[in-house]
Amino acid sequence: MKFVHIADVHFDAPFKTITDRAELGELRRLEQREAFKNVIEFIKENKVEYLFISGDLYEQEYIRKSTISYINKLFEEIKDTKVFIAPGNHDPYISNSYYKVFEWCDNVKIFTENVEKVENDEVCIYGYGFNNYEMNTNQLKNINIDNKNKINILITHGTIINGNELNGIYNPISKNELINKGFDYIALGHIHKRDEYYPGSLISMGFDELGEHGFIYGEINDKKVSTKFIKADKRELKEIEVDVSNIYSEDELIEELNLIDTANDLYKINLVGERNFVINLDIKLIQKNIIKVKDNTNLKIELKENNNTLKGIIAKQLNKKIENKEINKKEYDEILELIIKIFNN
Ligand SMILES: [Mn+2]
Repeated sequence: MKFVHIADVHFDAPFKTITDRAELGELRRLEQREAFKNVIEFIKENKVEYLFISGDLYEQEYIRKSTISYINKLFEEIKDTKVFIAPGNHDPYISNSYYKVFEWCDNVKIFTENVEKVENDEVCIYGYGFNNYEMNTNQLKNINIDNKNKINILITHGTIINGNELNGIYNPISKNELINKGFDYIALGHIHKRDEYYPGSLISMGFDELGEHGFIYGEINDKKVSTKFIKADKRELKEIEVDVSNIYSEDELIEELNLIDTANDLYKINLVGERNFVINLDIKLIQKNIIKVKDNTNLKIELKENNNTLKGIIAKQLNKKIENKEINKKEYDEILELIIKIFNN
């Protein structure tokens, strides 16, 4: 049998915090649809029989009905594929959930908080999901695999716990218990970084999710499982440092940033080193694939106290103010930068 496993699509998430550019949130939302469409195209092309969606398919808080219709329309296009959804903490099965109130097409099975088993001649699929924004009931204990000859699969959204204590509000699952149950494949969601249980988020949701994002394609033959990762997000989020120590003006910095080969990826730039000028970048002047610039630089100059020059007198006053805690380091730097600007011009 062939399956695709995805999780954490987070449809209609606003993507505002990842970028300093107002329009990019919307663009990323469109790319999210594109990535999901890639999954559907892959399923069609490879005649994949099962699609496992391990929660956080959408954001309950932001989801539009038109997006739900769009998702469902795509499910209709793969009507020979059985779609299983386990709701997560961002798309829980609550009373006004689209999982509950929308009429999904016939090939879609949505799990609720109680473990259910869906069985055919070949496979047994066990699933359960969130009924609220938090959940800490141990549902795994209610599962007993009764036919070891079939392919047994678990679909849920949760957090794997290595120790014995099942603490946490996001469906904590004991790793030992999980292994002991004897599933042939475990399809989890919640952790956005890919590992043996999690496919990771379908597209990168922010700069804490660097690298490639996509889904898992799997085949199970004679109970032997083989899986591979397929990239679905056409972009990667990348983070790099730019040292400003040898840059002497903002124009020069902008030039430098615009020379970076960003290809099709999205970048966050961390400015580091000692700055020689006031950094107050206008993002509109920087190439569009740089979507965030963080200033982590330090001020280079130090004003020396001196009663004979204006600079020296200001330095004395400033030092007194910081000693008396009338201003903090950030304010101190800001004043200092202003002074540099005045004296340099
Ligand atoms: Mn989650």
